Amino acid sequence: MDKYAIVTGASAGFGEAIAKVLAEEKYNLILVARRGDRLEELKNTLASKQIKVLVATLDVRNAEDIHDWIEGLEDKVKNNLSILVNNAGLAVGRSGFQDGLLEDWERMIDTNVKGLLYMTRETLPFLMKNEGSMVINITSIAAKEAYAGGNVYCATKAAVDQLSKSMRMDLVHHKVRVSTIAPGAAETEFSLVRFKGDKETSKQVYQGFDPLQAEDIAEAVRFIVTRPSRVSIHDLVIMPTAQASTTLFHKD
Ligand code: NDP
Ligand code: 8X3
Repeated sequence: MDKYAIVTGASAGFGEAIAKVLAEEKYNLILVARRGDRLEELKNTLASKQIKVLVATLDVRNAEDIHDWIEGLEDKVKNNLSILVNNAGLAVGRSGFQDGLLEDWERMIDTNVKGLLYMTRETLPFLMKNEGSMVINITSIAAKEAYAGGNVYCATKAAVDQLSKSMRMDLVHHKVRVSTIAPGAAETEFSLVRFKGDKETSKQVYQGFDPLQAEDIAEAVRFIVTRPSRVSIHDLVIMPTAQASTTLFHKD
């Protein structure tokens, strides 16, 4: 297959697992994240898959870098772009709104919302050329239900939810499918980032219940991308069995 899929945030967690699944589905890959060493490692582990893997060490917050990088891609890559997985994202901090740090808020807004806008804007002209292309946006249960201390993170994910709905309408005449996946608590590097490297606090988040694993979300992506071109999956909410809402957990 000549088709290419871009996965942002492929250096860890969901993105890494999604890249592996797309490799199994024989998509050529473009792996995007800031930690290029991790992307190179992932590329090496995919060496046996008989697909092409390109690595792009990029910060999705930098619109100019994204523009230049897309422009510099070979035509045969750009013209075969068929999937964009907007997965790169993060929560930073969990304090009440009144104690929130401007710097944390800006990191979340710039990455989760503006980064997704930049990536989508630059790739859409190519995605639109290929009938059946897909944009898959990773939102969160936090997009649907706010919680105390979730404030700006919840707002960024709700923004992506609304953007995805609107994109779907804008792109329907171009036959580009737009899907969202809204996971609940999943054990990745997410909490380590949220709690700024505090391993103890981040470990506690997943104690007493069986959280989602990155592979669970990657399997949802496999389901989305293997549907016939007449089928568009709009929104999947995927929760651990032990989590009924953002804040209601059954813990042993
Ligand atoms: P991880 O922290 O494990 O992975 C996040 C990925 O995003 C990393 O590859 C990181 O790469 C990348 N990333 C972060 N900032 C940037 C940036 N500025 N530019 C490029 N890449 C960036 O977390 P998850 O895998 O859990 O998170 C993936 C997505 O899923 C996020 O959007 C998150 O909000 C969402 N989510 C997570 C849930 C969870 O409980 N884990 C639940 C619901 C949604 P690098 O640092 O190398 O740049
Ligand atoms: C991550 C899940 O509930 O911590 O998006 O916001 S939650």
